[in-house]
Amino acid sequence: MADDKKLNPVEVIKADSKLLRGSISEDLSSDSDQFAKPNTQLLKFHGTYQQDDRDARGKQEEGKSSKQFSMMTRTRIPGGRLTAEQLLAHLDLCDEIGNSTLKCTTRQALQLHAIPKQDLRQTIRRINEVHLSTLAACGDVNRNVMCCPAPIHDEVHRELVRLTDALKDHLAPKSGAYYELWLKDEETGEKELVGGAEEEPIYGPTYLPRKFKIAVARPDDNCVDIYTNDLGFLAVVRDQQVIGYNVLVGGGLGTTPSAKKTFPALAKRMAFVTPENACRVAEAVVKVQRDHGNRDDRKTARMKYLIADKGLDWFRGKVEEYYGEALAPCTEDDVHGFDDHLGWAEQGDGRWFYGWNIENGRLYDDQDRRWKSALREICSELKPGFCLTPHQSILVTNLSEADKPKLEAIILKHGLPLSEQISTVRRWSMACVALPTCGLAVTESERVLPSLMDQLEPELAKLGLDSEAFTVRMTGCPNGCARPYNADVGLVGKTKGKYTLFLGGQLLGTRLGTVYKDLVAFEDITATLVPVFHAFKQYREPQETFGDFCHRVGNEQLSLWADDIASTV
Ligand code: SRM
Ligand code: SF4
Repeated sequence: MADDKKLNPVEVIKADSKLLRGSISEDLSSDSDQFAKPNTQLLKFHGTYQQDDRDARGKQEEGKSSKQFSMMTRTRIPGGRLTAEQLLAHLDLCDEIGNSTLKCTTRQALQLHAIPKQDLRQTIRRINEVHLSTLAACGDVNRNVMCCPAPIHDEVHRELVRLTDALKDHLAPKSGAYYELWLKDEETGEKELVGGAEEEPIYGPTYLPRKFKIAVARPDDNCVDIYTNDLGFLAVVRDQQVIGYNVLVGGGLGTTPSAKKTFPALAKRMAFVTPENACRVAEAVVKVQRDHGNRDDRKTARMKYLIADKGLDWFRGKVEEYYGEALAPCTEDDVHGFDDHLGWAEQGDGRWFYGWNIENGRLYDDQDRRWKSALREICSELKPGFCLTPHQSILVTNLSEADKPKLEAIILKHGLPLSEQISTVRRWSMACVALPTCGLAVTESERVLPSLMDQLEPELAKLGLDSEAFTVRMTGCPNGCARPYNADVGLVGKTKGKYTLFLGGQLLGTRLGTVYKDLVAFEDITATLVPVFHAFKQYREPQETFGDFCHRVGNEQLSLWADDIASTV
């Protein structure tokens, strides 16, 4: 970074923070319902975002702040692996302290919303008591490492889980701040769950220029969307053994429409590495981004911009420098399958898991649907394990043959659909949180996608396309939290009630879509898509998927056909 460049304010906050401490401790003992601005940046490294209920804005009693502040906490769950005790602890927390909902995220983590500031410490302590952590779930560090959640008992999965955990440990921040602030016994001053150091050997005092994301995948199943990560380890398998990984670098989806220099990017294939050297290569990649990433403009600080700016050859050369030796080129292996893991599947040890579709990852109880009650009963009756999927759903694992009808009965008893009863279009859809908690949302997402599905289902059925698998992903702003840019159909909130419609990505996750129509009002999305589905039915090639069709013919031709069809249907 050139010296004459002005550091962005977050860099100054990090530098002055004494390794993530700032004045969070002082804020915790004040009566205010909010943290000081600089501390809200540091809190992210501790897994917490300060938010306000956007539905409640402007509705406050006279004399009170116009915003009702509360905290969102994100629990980091590598590969989404979770015990029943850990899931129950989160259900208890959302009921006792949060807004009585729990959110399964697009990166296999759990989020609690609406935690009052005075309950934050207790919340984080209770998460740690069940041996999970919020540390580095957010912030300018490596975050939750994604890995295929299917609990298959084979050598390949065992190795993928090993690497996922090793990366999580290796790249975790080492500062003692987390332990001091959240886990130390207030009375005695003793650290209960001891940990932490007084330096950051990998990150240094200012951590990374921006968030950093890693995924580990097997080639036959890209359920983690590996190409959208800053760093991906794609297993190279020979004779059912992982002999190494193709290392992918520089994926990332967030864009800022007003900043023309921003763009979504799929990762590039950089090098091959053996399993025992994977962590060292990850460390080298992180250090290159640490030292060369852009620290003056956060909009272009992700590693994808460094690679676009300097080129892959320069980047590989730098990684080799930090790693200390030359890297081998990638093998030809690439992703060639995608499984959302819904429904029943064998684990390979005589037991079963069930992939349960959680619509947009939101767990709640209302009069009709009781997700939380169902999960509590599943825990007490069947004592299973759980895995969170990168599609915001849950795998209930380690079940016997005799458990299968019991699980289905519990799901149905609580008014919930079995995965097999859900339409294909809904099954492959997902939405980010957006309103009312996300401070960056410009429009709705999670709260409106189900009604779009209600509209699309009969239209697709009329056309005989109801068993076509294609992804529909919606976000409330261009940051791309539900990964809309590589979906077959991407709906990206552009302004209140209006979306940019992207077509031509693909379920496999290896292609970005392009803008088909901009500023489509929510009410017009179905009417905009139906003629395209007609065109697909009429002009597709045998076996061609929806995304491949849109990509092949291009938006211009699609538009012509769609206009023609719209005037006749
Ligand atoms: Fe995200 C910021 C929610 C996955 C790109 N994301 C946010 C914040 C924290 C808003 C904020 O900064 O104030 C959102 C909190 C909303 C709320 O009320 O809960 C938020 N992101 C989410 C989650 C919960 C969406 C979901 O419905 O599941 C996902 C949590 C993942 C996790 O467990 O760690 C989530 N976010 C993603 C993904 C998808 C992925 O990583 O696979 C992306 C696109 C990939 C990428 O990183 O490029 C993503 N989120 C962003 C960005 C844009 C980053 C950029 O490079 O420009 C932001 C804004 C930012 O960082 O400034 C953002
Ligand atoms: Fe919020 Fe935008 Fe992410 Fe949706 S995509 S959760 S609106 S930041």
